[in-house]
Amino acid sequence: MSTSTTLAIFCKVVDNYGDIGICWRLARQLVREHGVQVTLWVDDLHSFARICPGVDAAAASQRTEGVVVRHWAGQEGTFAPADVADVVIEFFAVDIPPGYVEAMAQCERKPVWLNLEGLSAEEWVEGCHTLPSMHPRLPLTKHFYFPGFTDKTGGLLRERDLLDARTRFQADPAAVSAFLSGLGITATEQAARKVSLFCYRHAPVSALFECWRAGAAEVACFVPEGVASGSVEAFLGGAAKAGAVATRGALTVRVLPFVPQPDYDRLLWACDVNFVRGEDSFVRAQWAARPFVWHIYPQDDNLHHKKLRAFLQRYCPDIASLADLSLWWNGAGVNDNMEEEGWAELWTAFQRDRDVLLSRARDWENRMLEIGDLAENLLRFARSLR
Ligand code: TRH
Repeated sequence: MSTSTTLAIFCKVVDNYGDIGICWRLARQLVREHGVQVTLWVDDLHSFARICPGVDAAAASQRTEGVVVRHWAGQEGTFAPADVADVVIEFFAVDIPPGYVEAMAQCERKPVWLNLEGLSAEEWVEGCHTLPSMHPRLPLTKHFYFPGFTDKTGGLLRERDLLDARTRFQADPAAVSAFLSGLGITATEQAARKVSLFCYRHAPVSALFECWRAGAAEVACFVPEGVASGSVEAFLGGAAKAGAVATRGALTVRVLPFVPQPDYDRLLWACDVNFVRGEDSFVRAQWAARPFVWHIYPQDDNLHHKKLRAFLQRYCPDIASLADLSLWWNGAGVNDNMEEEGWAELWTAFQRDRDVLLSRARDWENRMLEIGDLAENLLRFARSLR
């Protein structure tokens, strides 16, 4: 495929920021690193604007960082074959507008149609990755494409210059300090054990706060506005607005503004421990090369616990402190009513293993690098189908 390849991504914001976070990252990377002409169709521009302030939430069409962003306002509309991109990606099995699909079928040279799926460490993913699925009525074939952690999957999203930028940043204490100060983080907080905290509402945040408050080491915990608000407000004794801060015992909790995606990366790079969630922040924590704890997106019948275990089995089958803390954090511990001392033990063990965790992060990074990055792998696969 030449550099004039056109590609459309259809993204529905089901919940939170991960859907648009991932699609935006992919779109930007395809433009910047591969010269692809990308149109990103997204139904919720307000969520998009939170992670990318350059986006105008009222515009039907706009160009941002080289990506054409179209507001996907509904399923209506007629399209001509000339409107159809060479490669069409539906994210998380969204229903592309029927008129667009009809136009795809009318194209003389059929577009490549991919369903980009969610990230999972489960083994079945390898068997489904790149499988074709024929349209029941139209002369079109869709292929499943899975991100993942093995060379039988598409790998993880990673910008070409990401790891160099991270390494430079982490090796430059003045840059780290300037960045943190820019977020209002004081010198005292910077000298403490710095923890970023991004999780879902049901995480046992208050129990962890209590463990840190009563602990011997100073902990500074940074929480984005709108996250774990109940526990944060209980700790602060007031509204969890950006800039709010309180110290009790050994713990300082500070509410941060929701920052643009590149700054969120820097926050992860700057912290000693990152609590992350969902899919995109989870992957970014892996590229931060710092110990992290994952809060997985909840699913019915605790299906997510199976997914969590599958990841832990790949990432840290031999590091009990991380596996245990992760399971408890996700409500998958041995019993749900752990006493305070239980959390203290988990946290202490996790801290004691810090060197092991740092070295695991490096080894893991090298393993992931061998797979190549998702954008490049996906493009290569699409090219093989054209
Ligand atoms: O927001 P999420 O909970 O999104 C989730 C997951 O993607 C999940 O798999 C999906 O099924 C569900 O949405 C519908 O968590 P995630 O994936 O980490 O996405 C958060 C995005 O927000 C990520 O791109 C990073 C970005 N972000 C910022 O840009 N600035 C911030 O300050 C923070 C905290 C996050």
